[in-house]
Amino acid sequence: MALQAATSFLPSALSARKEGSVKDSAFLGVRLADGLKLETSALGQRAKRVSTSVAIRAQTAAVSSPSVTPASPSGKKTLRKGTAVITGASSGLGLATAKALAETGKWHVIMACRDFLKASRAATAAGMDKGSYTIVHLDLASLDSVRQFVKNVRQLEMPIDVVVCNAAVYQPTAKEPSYTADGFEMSVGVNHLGHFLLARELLSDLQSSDYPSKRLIIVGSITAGNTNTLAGNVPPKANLGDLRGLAGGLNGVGSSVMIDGGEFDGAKAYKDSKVCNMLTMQEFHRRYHEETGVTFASLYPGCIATTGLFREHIPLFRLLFPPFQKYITKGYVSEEEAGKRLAQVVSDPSLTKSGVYWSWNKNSASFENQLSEEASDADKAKKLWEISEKLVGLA
Ligand code: NDP
Ligand code: PMR
Repeated sequence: MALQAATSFLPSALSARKEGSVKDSAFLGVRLADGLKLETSALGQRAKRVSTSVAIRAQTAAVSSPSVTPASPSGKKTLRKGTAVITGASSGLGLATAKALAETGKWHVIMACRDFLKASRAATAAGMDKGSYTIVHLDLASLDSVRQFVKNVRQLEMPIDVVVCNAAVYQPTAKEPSYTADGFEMSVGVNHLGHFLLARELLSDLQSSDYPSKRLIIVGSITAGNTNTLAGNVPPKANLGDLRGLAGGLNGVGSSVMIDGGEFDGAKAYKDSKVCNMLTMQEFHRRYHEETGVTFASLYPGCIATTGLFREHIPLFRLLFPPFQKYITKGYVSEEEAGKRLAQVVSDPSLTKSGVYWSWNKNSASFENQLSEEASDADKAKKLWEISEKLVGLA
């Protein structure tokens, strides 16, 4: 039965982004001549939300516990449905993963999304069974929203067996930084700090789940985690430096908006945030795997060149990027295939190893990939953890 829950208003994400601004009219790292500048007024303006209602819909009764249900008359023990929280499940990889999990009939998906209506329409359009998911409002650009999400999700009284930190923003064309409600530069604020608080808060829920394999997954990427490959060497390259900008609060007031203390660069801010995601996964593993039994993992799902991630890029990029990845780099993967890959990291009984960065080869077989130097620097991970917990109010 559908349960319609309370509606309230949350702080908005503040935006200092200039409309239609294009940082550089570069395609694939090659700058276009000034005369070729492209119309950009239709670029995404997602940071302009004024207020968002909290909406929770529990389409199904809570998933039964404990994890193994008693033997049926046939004598066969069955595993209860798992529950997976997926952030940013309203499009792209998150939606494809939600669909792939829901279709197995073995998973209930909590779609943690900032736009309830969009998520609801996306789930319907994807053909997801109404009983297979619950949409809960989450705006990662507000720490209050993250804390409210944790309260709301606990009220559902469903176990939390897997958490997938998937949502992200990419602002390669922004000339000026925009900020989260808490005043952090948007890309790192949403992709790293929002998820950092969420993951820290939900760790106790994962720990208390009786599901056989509890997992916390943080989506990474080759362009940030593999500076040992060509893809990771396309400028601007990720670099956290000594984290002086982050330590200063990343707010542009008396400190830089970039983690390394440099000038604002939206594309670099995204890549830096992805390095943070991968370092965070490893630090979680070192601190909590033994104690909690939770599996911590990251992954590069392939280049899903058609997703909304590139919505703020120039139109020429969006036109040429998919064929470039399909036919030239051959790194392209469809949203459906990428969703299956992430669903595998969520649910495959053979992928229980913790601290791993998963990737796939051309035959879609998973393998443990190596992260490049900075993305596997344990000292940096520790420092990042300590600064991040101060910024999100945990220390
Ligand atoms: P999409 O833009 O399609 O999906 C991003 C999701 O994040 C959307 O659901 C979006 O919500 C959500 N989101 C953005 N900001 C917030 C916020 N403030 N609060 C809550 N949710 C938010 O991109 P992808 O599917 O490509 O990206 C998914 C993940 O995959 C990211 O972590 C990305 O870094 C990673 N990735 C993507 C690759 C690719 O080639 N596309 C390659 C490697 C990694 P809304 O629908 O409301 O905008
Ligand atoms: Mg990249 C050689 C293989 C390869 C792969 C797998 C990717 C993935 N890219 C590759 C190569 C190249 N890219 C080359 C040779 C160029 C220069 C012509 C190039 C350029 C490029 C740009 C401008 N690529 C990009 C961009 C972006 O704006 C995307 C980005 O960095 O987003 C952060 C991107 C990506 N290339 C990828 C992947 C997976 C992305 C996007 C998503 C991400 O890393 O999260």
